[in-house]
Amino acid sequence: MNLRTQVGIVGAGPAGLLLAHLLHLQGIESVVLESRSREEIEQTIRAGVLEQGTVDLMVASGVGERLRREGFFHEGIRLRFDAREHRIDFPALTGGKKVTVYAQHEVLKDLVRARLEAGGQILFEVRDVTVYDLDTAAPKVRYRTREDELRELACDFIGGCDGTQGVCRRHIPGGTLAVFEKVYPFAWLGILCEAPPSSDELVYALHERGFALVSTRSPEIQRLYLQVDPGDKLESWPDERIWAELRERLATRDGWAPKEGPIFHKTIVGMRSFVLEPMQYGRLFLAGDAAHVVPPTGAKGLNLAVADVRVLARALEKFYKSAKTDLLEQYSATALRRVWKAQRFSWWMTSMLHRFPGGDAFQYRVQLAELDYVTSSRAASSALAENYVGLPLD
Ligand code: RFL
Ligand code: PHB
Repeated sequence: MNLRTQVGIVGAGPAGLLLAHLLHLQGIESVVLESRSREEIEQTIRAGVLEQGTVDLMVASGVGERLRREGFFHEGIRLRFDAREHRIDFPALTGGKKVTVYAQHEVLKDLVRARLEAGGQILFEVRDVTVYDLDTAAPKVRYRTREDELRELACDFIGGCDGTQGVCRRHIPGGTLAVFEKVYPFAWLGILCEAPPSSDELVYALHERGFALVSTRSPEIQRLYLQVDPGDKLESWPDERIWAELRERLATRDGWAPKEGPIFHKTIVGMRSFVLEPMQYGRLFLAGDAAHVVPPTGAKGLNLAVADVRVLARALEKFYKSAKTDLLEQYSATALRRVWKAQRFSWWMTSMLHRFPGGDAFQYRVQLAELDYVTSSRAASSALAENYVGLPLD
């Protein structure tokens, strides 16, 4: 059986689901195809920090109610180095902006529910997705349903929102895309633990032994990260070793220590910066991690996915309302301007806050001097704050 829709969307992550939701609000039909199950996407632990613009868009588009009730509003972050802590005050430095800590899988639950309640189609557990006829006015997605039936979805446009491991970009002819990539020589070990908050705001720490980050999820659950070697396995990080490193890297002169509790989730993620240009081929438009990846130090990945789909939704809306293609033609250039600024910020935060293997004492002193400058100059603190709360969406 073959189906038809206006916009076929591959991937039910933040990019794909929000795109479907924004299109629906403009009366544009879509079908979302996702390889995992609903339970799986709603349980995957990933991002936590939402920019002001992401929150504003979710609230304005009617999917921000629970976020407003249950999210934690943070008016600053703490930078810790040389065993001292310095606060970056967001509202004071950005004209009143702040960030919200609300887990990515909670955003996904809100978006899935909104789509299903509005009668939207999300096909979970599809397999063998391929996209083709991309350079025609009738691109298509072929896939196998959960029941193992081969189907074809004919569309006007395809949203490639299938993340870093996605298939959409692989169907773009060789030689069409330029790839920009930087792999960092370290990874993050992330944990979730049952403990009350150790700090009322996120703490980013640079220590001679490496980076550490204190984040949060709820009054009972804390999220912490530690710089580790990219080749490390979880087996070499028993709980006691994790706590010992966190205590040491986060220590302050006045004796601060993280609140500890049973660890119930551990992962190691590699760190890289990656951009594909352009983010479009024919009628396939890439958005989110399918087109670019940032190291998580600036908390930008999910927010960039949101910014991309807002630009794309507006361009599609203009096409369906007035048959004008100018915004669609500008999509990649418009999105990439913001993408590169977020790449720069994420690379800069990462470089300032991690120990580089083989990095000499000179490099470490320069990092400390940079942190000292960032926390003592209003101009430098403002630059960090402005980027962290998020550059304007347009
Ligand atoms: P996603 O979320 O990866 O969603 C892609 C979806 O596509 C599906 N898929 C396919 N479906 C059908 N057919 C195929 N062939 C498919 N291939 C893939 C996948 O199953 C998936 O459901 O991409 P999207 O929507 O672009 O969203 C990007 C964000 O998920 C990502 O940038 C963030 O998680 C990054 N990130 C953070 N971003 C922030 O803004 N703030 C943060 O605080 C933050 N912290 C983080 C992070 C990422 C982390 N990890 C695990 C890399 C912390 C960590 C540790
Ligand atoms: C998180 O809470 O998962 C988190 C917070 C800040 C980051 C990255 C991840 O920079």
